[in-house]
Amino acid sequence: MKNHCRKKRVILHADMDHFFSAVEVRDHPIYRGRPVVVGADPKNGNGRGVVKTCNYEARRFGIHSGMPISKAWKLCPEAVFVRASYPLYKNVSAKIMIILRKYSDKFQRWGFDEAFLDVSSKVKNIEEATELAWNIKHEILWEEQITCSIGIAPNKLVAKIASDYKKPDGLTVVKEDDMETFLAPLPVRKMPSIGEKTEHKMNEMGIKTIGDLASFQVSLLTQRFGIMGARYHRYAHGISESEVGAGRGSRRSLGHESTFMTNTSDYNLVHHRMDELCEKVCEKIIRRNLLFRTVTVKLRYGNFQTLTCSKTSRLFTNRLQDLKKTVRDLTKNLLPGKERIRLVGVRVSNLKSSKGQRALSFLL
Ligand code: TTP
Ligand code: MG
Repeated sequence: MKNHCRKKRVILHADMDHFFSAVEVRDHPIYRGRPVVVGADPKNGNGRGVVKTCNYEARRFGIHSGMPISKAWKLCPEAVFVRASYPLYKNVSAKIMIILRKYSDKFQRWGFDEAFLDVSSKVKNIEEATELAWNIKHEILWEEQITCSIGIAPNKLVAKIASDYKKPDGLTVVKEDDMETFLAPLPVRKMPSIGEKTEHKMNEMGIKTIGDLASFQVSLLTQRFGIMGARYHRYAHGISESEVGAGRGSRRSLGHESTFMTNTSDYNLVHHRMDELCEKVCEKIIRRNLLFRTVTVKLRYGNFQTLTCSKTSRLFTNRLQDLKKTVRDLTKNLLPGKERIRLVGVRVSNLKSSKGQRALSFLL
């Protein structure tokens, strides 16, 4: 039976600002005030690979995550370009999570630099929640010299959208009665589960804002997007019941990418590189006691057209042979293309802990 008199929740979502580049600027004060781009070596505009992230100074030049590093260099050659130092970011991330976790035991880490906290039992009203958020911001700044943006709302969905609303160093509070008004003018892409392709389909249907989505006929949405259609409609009204710490694990996905030294149409080489990526991914999956259900393959062509293809299996696995087979099948779906291949990637998602189940050997 549904509990209709459920207590109002207060959910906080914290997201570090330009995380990797923030750590770089902190550790190299000489970078302060300059555009900083973290990613591959730009090699004077001839570099390969992509931007992992960049600071807000660099974003003013149009640089963003996922952009080819050569393009970033062309947009702003005077920026500071640094290679990513994952062990350092992991270390800072762990320290930040320790700080955040102190503020509520109902805690859920989300990726490298984000977390949800259910603070319903810690605060009496929204004013106290706001004060708590300021304390968190100050503590992270004091301890780690990093700013973050925080969203507070009655559920995880709206708290996440709110943390992104005023970045960097923002704090956005959305009260229950203001949720729909807050969401309505935002572009549909601001909705966490709506990616580029869904956004495009929605725009074609005349749905530009979350308000448009909220007033769209739900049956038409279901026709176009299946069960997700009804879910998008509920989300657009700010309805989301997901609990902090429930559902998916702390990590959304895990993957590796590799850019070829020169673009290639040698498909044996492509499959070989994919196999190597599978080995790296599987090794990490097993080391972290995880299982996966969804596999995504990515191919980027010489003209930067990027294709992805995914498959979700019925059963969870951590077996290298399963991953390699799925990746090979998905890659075949995407080949042959007209252009030579520049980059390949393998990503697994829909993760869950394998604790309690025997982890199958990496060598199987
Ligand atoms: P995000 O929180 O998405 O981005 P960000 O912290 O750099 O910037 P924002 O101020 O908008 O929150 O991602 C966190 C880190 O994850 C980011 O610093 C770098 C890494 N990352 C990648 O490696 N590849 C990617 O495509 C993205 C989006 C992030
Ligand atoms: Mg961030």
